Amino acid sequence: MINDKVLAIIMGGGQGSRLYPLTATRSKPAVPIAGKYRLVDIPISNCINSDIKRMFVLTQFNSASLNTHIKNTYHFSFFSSAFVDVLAAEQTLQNNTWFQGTADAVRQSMHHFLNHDFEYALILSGDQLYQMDYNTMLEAHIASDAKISIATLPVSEKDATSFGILKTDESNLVTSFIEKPKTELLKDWTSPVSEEMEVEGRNHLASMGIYIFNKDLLVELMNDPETVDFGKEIIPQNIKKHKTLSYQFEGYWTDIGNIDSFFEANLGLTDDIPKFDLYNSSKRIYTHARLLPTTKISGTILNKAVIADGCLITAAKIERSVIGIRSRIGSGTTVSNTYMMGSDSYQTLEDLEQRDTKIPMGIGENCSINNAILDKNCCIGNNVKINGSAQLEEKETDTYFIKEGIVVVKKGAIIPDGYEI
Ligand code: ADQ
Ligand code: ADP
Repeated sequence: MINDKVLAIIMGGGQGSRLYPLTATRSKPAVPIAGKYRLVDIPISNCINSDIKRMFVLTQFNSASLNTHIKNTYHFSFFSSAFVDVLAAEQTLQNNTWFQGTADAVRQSMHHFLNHDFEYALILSGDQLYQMDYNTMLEAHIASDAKISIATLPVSEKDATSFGILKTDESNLVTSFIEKPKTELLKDWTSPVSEEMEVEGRNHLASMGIYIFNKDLLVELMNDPETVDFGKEIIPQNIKKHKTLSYQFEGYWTDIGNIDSFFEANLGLTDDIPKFDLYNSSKRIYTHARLLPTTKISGTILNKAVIADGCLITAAKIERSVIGIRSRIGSGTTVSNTYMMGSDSYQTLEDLEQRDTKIPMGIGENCSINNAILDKNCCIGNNVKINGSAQLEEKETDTYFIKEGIVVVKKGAIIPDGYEI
């Protein structure tokens, strides 16, 4: 089977500064998503569903929550060759710097990869939401006899400046590539696309940052310590030297690397028919099996609410929101356009009774929360008003951060009774 010859390398994240403050205390792959998952579950699940069983997750800093999550989630049979290993940037005698970029991260971890027998390296991004069978890409790669393949997607002019944009010939071989072109250059970078894409104005072919490399070529390219990034150096420098295939993907794919796109991707799950399908058993997304109790809700009007396990809710209304595991939301409270990540544990009844001195985890009574992300273990008092909007300026305090009009309440933050943002 060809997938036995593949080693997956998941780029778990550099500094993660674009997702700050969600990455203040955890590495990017450990950021909670969709109420009960973590970012890293997406590429790992795609690999498992594609029968690719050997995975490395490269991360810039090693958080306890990432290791605990991987260790508690991905158990493979004793007799299986499957594994998910986290490789954090490490200082060695040869190397005393952190990963400088994606290619550098791969280079510095190469000695770990070479302990395994593989023919193809599948390089994946850790901050994208999509479901893809990598085998069809692998089959196309092998059939075309390419040395490098890049998964691609038609995008609009507005989006094109955030991606690597490429052009292909009639055999889908890449003929030119430019990393994140300026708007004024875009007119020279359109590609023929299907009628459906044309109607949506998606005339530029973007790299999805998903690559297949033949092992020997990857080893050779990694010998040059001057190349730091795949998008900035490796891909543009090699498309003419080595046969490079564009594998066009048709499904839903979105980059969730910044607060705005992360927020929209989560709230998108509340749509009647979400573009990202969590309800398809052949494309299952795996995560930690927590054995939580069911959610209990009283007197709440629910509209487009996605509610995870183990919540205790007596809110007045929850609308277009994703409510994460073990969330507690008090009476009279309204939550809209919000992603609440939930809590790591329950508090005892005695803890809750000490409310005069300590605000319990979750959201209190008679609050109004709109356009917000509440990181895990937030303690929001009674009568709190949080109303994110485009009018709010970017601002950071000890407890929250406002980015693009979205109020991000930091992990474990305590917001006192009556506070208004
Ligand atoms: P970007 O996403 O901007 O563009 P980059 O910042 O290099 O590229 O990140 C790619 C992935 O690697 C992300 O998941 C990131 O978190 C991770 N990463 C970055 N530095 C890392 C490091 N030092 N260690 C571990 N992981 C790291 C890329 C391509 C574009 C393409 C877009 C598609 O360069 O051509 O269009 O992806 O999203
Ligand atoms: P995940 O979110 O990865 O599924 P858990 O929800 O099980 O992980 O736990 C997240 C963190 O909270 C872990 O560090 C775990 O040890 C801690 N935790 C879980 N349950 C409790 C609890 N009842 N009391 C204190 N800490 C807990």
